[in-house]
Amino acid sequence: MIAMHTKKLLQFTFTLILGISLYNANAQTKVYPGHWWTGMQWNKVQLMLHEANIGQYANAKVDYAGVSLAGVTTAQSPNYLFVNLDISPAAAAGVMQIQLTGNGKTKTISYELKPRRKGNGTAFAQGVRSEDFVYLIMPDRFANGDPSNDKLAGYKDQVCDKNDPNMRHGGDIQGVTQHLDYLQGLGVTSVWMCPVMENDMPVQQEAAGPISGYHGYWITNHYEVDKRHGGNAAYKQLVEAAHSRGMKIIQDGVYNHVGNEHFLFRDQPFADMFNNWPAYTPSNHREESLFSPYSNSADKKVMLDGWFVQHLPDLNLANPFMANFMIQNVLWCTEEFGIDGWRIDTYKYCYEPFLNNVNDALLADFPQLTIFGEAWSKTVAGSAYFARNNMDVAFKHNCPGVTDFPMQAGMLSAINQNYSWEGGANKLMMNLSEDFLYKNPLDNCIFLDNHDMDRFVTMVGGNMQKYKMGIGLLMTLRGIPQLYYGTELFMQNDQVNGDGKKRNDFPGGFADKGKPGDRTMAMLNDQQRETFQYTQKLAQFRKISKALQVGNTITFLPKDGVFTYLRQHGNESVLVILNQSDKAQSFATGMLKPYGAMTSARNIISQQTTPLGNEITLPPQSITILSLQ
Ligand SMILES: [Ca+2]
Ligand SMILES: [Ca+2]
Repeated sequence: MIAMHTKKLLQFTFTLILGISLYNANAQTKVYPGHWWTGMQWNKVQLMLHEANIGQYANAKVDYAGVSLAGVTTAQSPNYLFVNLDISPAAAAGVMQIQLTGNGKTKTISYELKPRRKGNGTAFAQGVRSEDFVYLIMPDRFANGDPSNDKLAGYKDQVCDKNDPNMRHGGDIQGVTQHLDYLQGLGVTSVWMCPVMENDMPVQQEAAGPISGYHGYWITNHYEVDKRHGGNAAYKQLVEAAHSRGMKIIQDGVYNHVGNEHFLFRDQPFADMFNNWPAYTPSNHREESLFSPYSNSADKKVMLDGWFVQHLPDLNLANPFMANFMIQNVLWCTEEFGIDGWRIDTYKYCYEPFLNNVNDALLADFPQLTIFGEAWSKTVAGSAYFARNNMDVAFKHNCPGVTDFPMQAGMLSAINQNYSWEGGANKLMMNLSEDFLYKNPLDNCIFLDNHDMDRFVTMVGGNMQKYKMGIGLLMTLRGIPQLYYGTELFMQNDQVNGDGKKRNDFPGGFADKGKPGDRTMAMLNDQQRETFQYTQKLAQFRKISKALQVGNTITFLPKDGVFTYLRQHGNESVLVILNQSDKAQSFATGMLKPYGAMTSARNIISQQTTPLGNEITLPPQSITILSLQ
């Protein structure tokens, strides 16, 4: 009895000593995800533990009501251990202790289960739909809300230089938060920021010269917002500030690649976590190799597994550990930050079954969330392939929407290209006609420009009439309209090699003193005021127009450069007439007869109401937007 007692006491003392030393050791163990929640549909959570030689602990034990251990997996690298937890709906919030043993040693990991946000994924994660108006921001280039975070010790890139288009300029999330008044005043309902997660990468050499990770697409830590963008705290603050105004936040995610300074690449758990090639192999960027009935497997492999650029290792999303890491990360970000939608970068380059799995997981836990993938394709069929569609194809994607590049090309053609049988407004009509391929074309994000192309105003040569035609189309065509920051202020870009100048500084965002958001309106010149007010008028009208948000679209075949469409919902009708020709034309209103007895028209821009005569006169190069009664 005494011996037994002594043994227990010794054991207890040993555990106590070990416990103290383990407390410190625990602090060094990186656990991904850092915490989880009770009541999630994703309740089989795979913890990735990262620490030197953690692989020696091949056994684990969890003693926590409602949580059972579903196995431990060692990796090829000794520095990883995967612990699979099964969290039953009965598990309560709290901190569990995961006891690891192996190699004669013991180690304890504390792991927290938090209660979910109010509404279990329904009171937030509202989804961004065609009722919304999205504003796309590159945070580094929008507004510098906190000059103290422009350059931070410890990061591998130490250049902040507003005169260099390819280096950091110091913009941050605080700058976005300070502009919420301005954005809401414009009529914006949702903000999409280029990725805000950590990009701790040294300056890289690209075709255009040295470039830093200012744009956010070189993620090195999926759980930390870059501190130069304000860190996790500033991000949470922005989401809360936006939600308190009824505005939404879209997060930009990247599944295809990471920055080559990412810990998963520097210290790879398994040799096949990345798509490694004997020699550097870039993607062929030909999405046709995925859906062509005549494609070959080698082309498809290069498309999917080839690297985007040399410093962006391509993720093998067919590896279940990599897939779990990424799926759990987007679930974690959605619940942790409370965001409303996802835009997924380089969508067409990712292993296809993974994409469907991650979307299913997101929608299971956040049923109203929306997702649109960047599927840069020139054709409607190619674009529709990456969304829910009505096509008989070998692989069926389940993404609700895509960033609609064919629509962008169609709108630009209708404004900028000579009218012809298949050019100009006919190109827009033709692209729209193929909407039958999409399950729900309203879920597509439509845009005139974004951070990867020349600015819209530059594309139309700074022409005010063309500007109005473009904004008019954007705000009245089907889909979720997205404006690239600064387009409302007639921003253009210089023609230089590389993308830096397409991401120039937002006017007023980088002044030396004061709060940026307050100054913007006072700074405008006449031209900027005109474009701001034009965009604002349409955005504010769109906010109350169900016809523009979710209405049917009825198109009338283009004639002599005139393209007309009607948006209808219930009793509401909005008529849009684009005249791309350089002469005045007219539209015969008799064509509207089958769509209701409408007798008067209110011009949304001039606010004037006139009787609806037999003809509507259309000035050269114009768009006419009428609310019909
Ligand atoms: Ca800053
Ligand atoms: Ca890939």
